Amino acid sequence: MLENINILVLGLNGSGKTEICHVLSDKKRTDMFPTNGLRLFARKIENFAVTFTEIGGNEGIRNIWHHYYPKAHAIIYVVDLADEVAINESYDVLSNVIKHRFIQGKSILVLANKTDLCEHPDILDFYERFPLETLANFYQSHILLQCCGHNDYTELYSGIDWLRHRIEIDLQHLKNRISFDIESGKNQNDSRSRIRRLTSMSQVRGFLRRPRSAPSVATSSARAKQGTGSFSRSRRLIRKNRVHSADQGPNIAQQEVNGVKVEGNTIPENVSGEAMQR
Ligand SMILES: Nc1nc2c(ncn2[C@@H]2O[C@H](COP(=O)(O)OP(=O)(O)O)[C@@H](O)[C@H]2O)c(=O)[nH]1
Ligand SMILES: [Mg+2]
Repeated sequence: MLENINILVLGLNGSGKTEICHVLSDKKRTDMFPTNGLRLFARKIENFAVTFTEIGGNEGIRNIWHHYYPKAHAIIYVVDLADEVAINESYDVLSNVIKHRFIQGKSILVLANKTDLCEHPDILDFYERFPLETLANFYQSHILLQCCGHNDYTELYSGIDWLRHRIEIDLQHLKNRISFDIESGKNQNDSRSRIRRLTSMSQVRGFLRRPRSAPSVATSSARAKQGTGSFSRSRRLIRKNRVHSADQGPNIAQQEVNGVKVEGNTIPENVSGEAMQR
């Protein structure tokens, strides 16, 4: 039986992810559009049905990468070897990926791509600027660096073979981890939304419980007359009838409720609860 495997293909925009996915899935590329969301490519490798999930690499889309981490068995990370300026940024981005708790310990194939554009690709020089060993040791991930480009994809294929082997070795552990991480991701979402729900509820309650001014005796007695203990109702009364609270000053004796003068902090008998609500 075929085992379903998910491999995430990440890297900065323009590093060559789509190109590599086409090579891997043996497809002819028909468009040159940058990937603004994600693209799925499939390929059977021995007893694995592999899905390569390429996610766009521009800054905005990088914010959604983490949603795909829990399900990933492994990562392919593509770097444009010819883009001197972007190499440091690319390393920072990879560091952020590898330190994520859903990625730590998973195997990563780093592809130094576009070798055809470099006159004398110096992999040692690249390695110095892209210290993968530090990341591998610190985050306990197996990392393999391979070079490839339009001129030669040999190392891409051997890299994929290495990745398959790594996944095979760790398969049971990866499967357990993936189902655990998916669940914990869900729980995290649940607890986040629960906290959000509770916060908004407590804000509503807090608003109801802590009126900016205490209700006047007038409104309290109106509520008592009306036979309702609902505080929200009393706030409605306060707002609609502009009955100010006792602590708002001595003018309380002069308040009007529906045209009826309120004496002191009490309310005349003839002001009904219904009238108060209008
Ligand atoms: N010369 C050369 N160009 C490449 C190579 N790989 C990709 N490209 C080009 O680089 C551009 C970006 O590639 P693409 O795969 O769309 O990058 P992505 O944004 O990472 O998916 C396209 O114009 C590709 O044709 C390569 O190995 N050599
Ligand atoms: Mg792309």
